[in-house]
Amino acid sequence: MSFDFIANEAKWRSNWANDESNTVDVNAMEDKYYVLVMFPYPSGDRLHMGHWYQYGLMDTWVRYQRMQGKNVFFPMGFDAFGLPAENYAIKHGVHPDTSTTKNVNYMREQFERMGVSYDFNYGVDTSKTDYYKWTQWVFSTLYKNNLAYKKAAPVNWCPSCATVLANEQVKEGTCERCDSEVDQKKLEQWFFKITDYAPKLLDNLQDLDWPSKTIAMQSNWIGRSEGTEIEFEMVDYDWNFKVFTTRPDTLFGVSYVTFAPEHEQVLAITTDEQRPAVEAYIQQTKKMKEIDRLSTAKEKTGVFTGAFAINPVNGQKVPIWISDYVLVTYGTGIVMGVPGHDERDFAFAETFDLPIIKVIQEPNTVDNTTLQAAYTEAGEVINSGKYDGMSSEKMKSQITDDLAKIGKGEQQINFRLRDWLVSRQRYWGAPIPIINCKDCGEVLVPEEQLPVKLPENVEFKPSGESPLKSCSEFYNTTCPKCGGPATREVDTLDTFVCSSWYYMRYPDAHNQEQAFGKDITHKMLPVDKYVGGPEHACMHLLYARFINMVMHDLGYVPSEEPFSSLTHQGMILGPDMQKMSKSKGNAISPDEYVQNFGSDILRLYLCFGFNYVEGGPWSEGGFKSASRFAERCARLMEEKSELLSSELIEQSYTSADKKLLYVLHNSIKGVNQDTQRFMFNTSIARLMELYNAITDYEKNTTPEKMNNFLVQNTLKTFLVLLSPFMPHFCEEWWQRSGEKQSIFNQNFPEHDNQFLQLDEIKMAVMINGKRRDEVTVSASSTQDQVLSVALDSEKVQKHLEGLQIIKQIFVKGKLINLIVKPV
Ligand code: ANZ
Ligand code: ZN
Repeated sequence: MSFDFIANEAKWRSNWANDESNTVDVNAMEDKYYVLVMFPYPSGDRLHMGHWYQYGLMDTWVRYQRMQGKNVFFPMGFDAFGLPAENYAIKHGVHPDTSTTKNVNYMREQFERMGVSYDFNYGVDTSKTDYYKWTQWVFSTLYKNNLAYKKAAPVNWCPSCATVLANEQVKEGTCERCDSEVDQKKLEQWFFKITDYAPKLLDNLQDLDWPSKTIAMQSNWIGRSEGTEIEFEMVDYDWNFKVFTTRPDTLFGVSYVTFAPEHEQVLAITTDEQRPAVEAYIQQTKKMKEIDRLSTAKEKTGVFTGAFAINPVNGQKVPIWISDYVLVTYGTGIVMGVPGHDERDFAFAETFDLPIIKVIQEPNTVDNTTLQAAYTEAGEVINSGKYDGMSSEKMKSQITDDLAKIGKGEQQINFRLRDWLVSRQRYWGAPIPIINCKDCGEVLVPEEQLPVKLPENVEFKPSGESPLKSCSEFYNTTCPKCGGPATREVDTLDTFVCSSWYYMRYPDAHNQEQAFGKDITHKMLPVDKYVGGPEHACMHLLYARFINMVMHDLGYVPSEEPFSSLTHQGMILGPDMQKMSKSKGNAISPDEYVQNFGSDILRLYLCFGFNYVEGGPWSEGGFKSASRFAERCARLMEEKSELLSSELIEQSYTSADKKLLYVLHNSIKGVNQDTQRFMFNTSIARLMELYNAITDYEKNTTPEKMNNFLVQNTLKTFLVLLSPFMPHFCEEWWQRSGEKQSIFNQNFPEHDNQFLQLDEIKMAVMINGKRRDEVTVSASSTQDQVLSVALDSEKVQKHLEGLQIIKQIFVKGKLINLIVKPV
């Protein structure tokens, strides 16, 4: 009769639920170890294979940590607001609240089937008022601290999602969610001032235990740039402006200046003659996308303003142009054009026939050769007056100092990071707690009036305008300050705002008075291990760090950083090596496997078949071999079930016993080392070795010689080692072996080195550092014993002729080195 994995799982699911074995009490928790996996969007109707991989295997890791004696806090919730959930609802013709609640329940059921040990008492659903009330509080807190503001700005607009997007959500000019091409629009939007924290966000990165690639991506996104701001005067016009440059060493090579077309002074400096052309160009630029504007490949366009500026270093008169390759949002929005040493400037100068002045000499070339292309590297300075002959690096700091002395320049550090755009023109999100009054202006909704409830009956299909505007009970309100008629802000907060602080809420998820109590956050934060996909490198992981820093500055959380250590799980691909998707027809449904084989076997395969951080393609063959292994384990336990629960006494070990003990302790050592590092696959390989050693021992040992005590002990240790990978199965056999406590209350085994010393070992014999022979000795041999065996060797004797030993170097288990000199 074969073991019924599926019935067994149902039994333990209900047992575990009844005895609340996953419940923890944070108030009683000492020395917490906070493990968090990025929570799912309940957008599709169920968990897919990627979720099983991410969540199931992290449960394995957590069970292992608990058995190491750590007090693990392991909560789980749902990132329920946002576009994916709303789009799902629209597609199925239901209200997002209905579909989200249904999907959340379904996913919870799946989590239970997976056998994951979350404590759902600390769960959150970001779309419920008891959570988003506090998301609104987070907004208010930022607002009160001048970190949230509304402004008109050119923003990214996704025509298909019918909403604005943050810069981080635009990937190579397309929408991160739906891949549509993103447009630019000038709109009034809400921003969080993440740029205030740019230096800290960058500096702290180096102390984080995060994957280096993620640190590099985030640091590039923040984009620190060290340069100089240089002031230019204008000819016949009383206004000075500054340019930002990373190459002040090329100042003598400036042949023109370019303003961003949107720069607010452009029309003021433009001559009447040039005005029509400039105005037309400004109009034309409005249609352009940022990604195209910045491309070096794009043909350069621009218009002369008719105005001139004066180069502060040599008094030269240079024309002022406008061009779309200069962005108004970076630096000062004005660039000094150095065609000789900047690619885009070179192309611009060629198009408009502007002078190309060479001021940096390429190494190993003759002075004053004309440039065929911009030379952008370092070199020796030429055509630059007193700076000639200097290295360009030296000149950078020299000219910055010189300009500073005459008040014409200063060192400047710029960041590429822009403020975080948080408002969305969609329905399914937390309303922004702001009221607009014609007398009082923008008024923050007072805390006692939170939550600003999301109204239910709204036509929410995306139209480009915020749906909440059409709901007059919501839209029309009274001003909290003067009591006069007023209107509510109709945009909602991006779901990344919800997820920027959820880890602070978990330990205090039921707090009705506050978002979280300081005493609890100080006890439970930061998160010790965070796991999630690498696609969040420059979105969620950046936003959460920022919000945590703000909360830290206000004394709410104990550390500047929310996630001390981070791991990214890999991705499970379809058998065709492509990303799994329903539309491609290569998706493997976990439910089917759970129904037919049970969740333990699915989990075992996901552990065994992949390197957790790398992922890889689904393999039916791999699944089968995991499943066969599980069945062999079950058979072994059935065969030994009587022995498992017998009372036995310890016996002394034979050499066959010692061989088994060696494999046992070697497996213990390997599983510990590898599971700790998320190497679940090699851990399972170790357990397969152990299984083989047990069955070999059985086969090769006669009943009289069989050490039953050892077999029993090995089988039980095997169960404990396997338990994080097959929780239901191992719990069952643990209890069938007569144990009363849960297997998960066991300490994870530790290896004993004494059993890893095989009796006979080979040691090298060296003479003056040269290897001369190898001898076989017992592993516990002392130096004298090894020396005496070594001196028996003929080879050694030959090399010692006429010499005396003056010193010995002994490395236990490895070598003996004899230092000799002539007698
Ligand atoms: C003159 C120059 C000469 C430059 C040269 C480069 C090479 P990062 O590293 O990204 O900070 N720049 C400045 N503001 C700009 C804006 N608003 N839009 C487009 N480009 C802008 O780049 C700084 C460089 O980008 C600046 O240094 C400026 O061109 C340009 F041989 O100034 B440089
Ligand atoms: Zn008012």
